[in-house]
Amino acid sequence: MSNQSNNYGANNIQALEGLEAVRKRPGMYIGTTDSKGLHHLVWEVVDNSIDEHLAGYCSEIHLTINEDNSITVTDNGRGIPTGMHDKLQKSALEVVMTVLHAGGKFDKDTYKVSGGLHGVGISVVNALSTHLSAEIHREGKIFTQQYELGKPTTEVEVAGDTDVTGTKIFFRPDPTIFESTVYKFDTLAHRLRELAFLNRGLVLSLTDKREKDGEEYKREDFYSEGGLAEFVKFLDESKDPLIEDPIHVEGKEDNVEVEVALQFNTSFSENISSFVNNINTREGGAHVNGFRMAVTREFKNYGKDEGFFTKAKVNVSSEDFREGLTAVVSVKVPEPQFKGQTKGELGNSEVTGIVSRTVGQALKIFLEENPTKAKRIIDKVILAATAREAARKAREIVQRKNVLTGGGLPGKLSDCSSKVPEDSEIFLVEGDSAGGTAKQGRDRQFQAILPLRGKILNVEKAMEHKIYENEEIKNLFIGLGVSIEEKDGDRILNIEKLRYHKIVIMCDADIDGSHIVTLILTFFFRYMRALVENGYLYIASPPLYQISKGKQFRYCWSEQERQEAVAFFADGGNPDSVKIQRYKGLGEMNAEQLWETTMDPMQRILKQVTIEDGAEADRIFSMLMGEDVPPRRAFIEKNAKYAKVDI
Ligand code: 0RA
Repeated sequence: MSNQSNNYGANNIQALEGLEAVRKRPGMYIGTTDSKGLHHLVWEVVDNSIDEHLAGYCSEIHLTINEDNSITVTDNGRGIPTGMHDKLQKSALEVVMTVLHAGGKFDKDTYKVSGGLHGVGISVVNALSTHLSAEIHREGKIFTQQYELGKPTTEVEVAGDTDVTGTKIFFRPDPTIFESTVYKFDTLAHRLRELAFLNRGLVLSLTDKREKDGEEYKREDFYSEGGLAEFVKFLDESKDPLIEDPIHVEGKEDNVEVEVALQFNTSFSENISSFVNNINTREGGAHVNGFRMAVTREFKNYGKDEGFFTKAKVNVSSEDFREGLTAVVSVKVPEPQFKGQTKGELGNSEVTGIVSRTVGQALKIFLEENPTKAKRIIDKVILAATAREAARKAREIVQRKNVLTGGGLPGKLSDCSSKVPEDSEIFLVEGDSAGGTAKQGRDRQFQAILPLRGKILNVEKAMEHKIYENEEIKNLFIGLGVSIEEKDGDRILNIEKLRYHKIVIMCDADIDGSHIVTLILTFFFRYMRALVENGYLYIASPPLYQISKGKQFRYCWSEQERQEAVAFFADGGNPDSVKIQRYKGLGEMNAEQLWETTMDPMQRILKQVTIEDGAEADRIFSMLMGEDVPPRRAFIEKNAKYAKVDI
């Protein structure tokens, strides 16, 4: 193939390291080889297409899950360059596909997702796929090349003429690398939806050839005209907004693009999602700081200047401006620096001022032009300040009472002997009777038991000060040894005196049990989130069945295990002689059984609770536990096929 003259210049691509390393240590490149890593492959490819969009050349990205769980990504960008790379004597396409980190775009004036922190390059996808094929439409020709396990099996071939441009990548993940090679429609759909909101005007679609919707394949299209304003509406689907439409801000300063949308609702929580170059910055950072500064400053000045706060006789704090605030903050930064524990925090400090100024100016204008809406928001701020005051009093009563009674632990708590939090566990058990069994079955050296009465308070619907009056919740605070404190008006969970590093929710394996788990999770998410973020919260998994024959028995945690156990005991003989006991509740097990199946660290299965996506978690909790019924019904109808109902 001749060396094509194009404005890209194939020589810009540098060779760095070989692909064998990727197959040897896939975790180093894609994090994990579980389902998350499998989905990561898709994002590596899609990120490249998104970069084309950010550079202004791509308006459509189509994703297909094929029948065999291979993936096809098509875009209408410029197409990967196919010209000859002088030094390597290979086409640029082959270099992009076979050389690590050879994304090829070293142009600092464009924002990019790929090739940076999160992108390791499309060559990694190639290395971890049994087959990959690239089809490039560029300069009037269709170019193709095939690869196996990262190695080209053909030259770059010209397959015909074309009058469009774009890239089509097909890959089949290597089953010897990945624990599972089954793609999840919902996982892919979630990110594509997010990308549509973040890149308004961009057309995205997801087609699932494994499933038919009547005659057609299952398919979802993602497109947002309204961008972040629509994103905020989507997040707040189950909440009551204070003003009709979200406030939408856009601006650009020093090559940093800022887009923000915000809305206030009648809920008590703050929900800020943030992105840098389309990457979710879960830990926030410079852009979020700038945003918060602007919101507090502008609303505070406005409320003060208009005399609203003096009239209401309240002392507002910065936190009061954030209660019931839902916002999405998205910035495009040419050279983002990521820091923090999971590298999910934007470090570029110059961005703080840029966002603060851009948002500040827009809010000033909004407040001046919309006095009625402004007043509604200020009223909510005053309400938040008043409620915070009431909650503080209620909390103080709980804490002071506790001091007066000698700082005693709740009477219901059966504590463990160990005083070392790192070694200690507490089981939050549904009901007194199961609590009793757990108390007998536990290892008292390091396992504490706190029985909770039936259904705990739904904190999603209750006012904060009511929460501290609730007996079960008081027991949780005191038993765990954590307290809520106010610092400069901000409420923080003090976990310095946390008494256990494993907090295990243990409920029946039935519908009621799941409801109680959800109530407890809602409480932890809203009031003790730091414990979840630190990885201290777990859910126990009691077995669903005991299968036995004579004196021999096995516990089973799934339908599949049950069938296997029945077959094992029947051993080709009569399955009728095998006894199947379905455990509906913890109460059906004796202390010894509960210990060996659910509490013994050597045998039990504990599920650690993590927060993947705070905004999505907030949305789901509001939907499941809040006041608004229709979205909850829709959610349940959509997801109901996954629920197992006992009759
Ligand atoms: C290297 C350079 C250029 C574009 C791309 C790669 C590119 C990669 C992918 C992966 C999926 N879709 C893609 N689209 C483009 C710049 C090309 C130019 O300057 O013309």
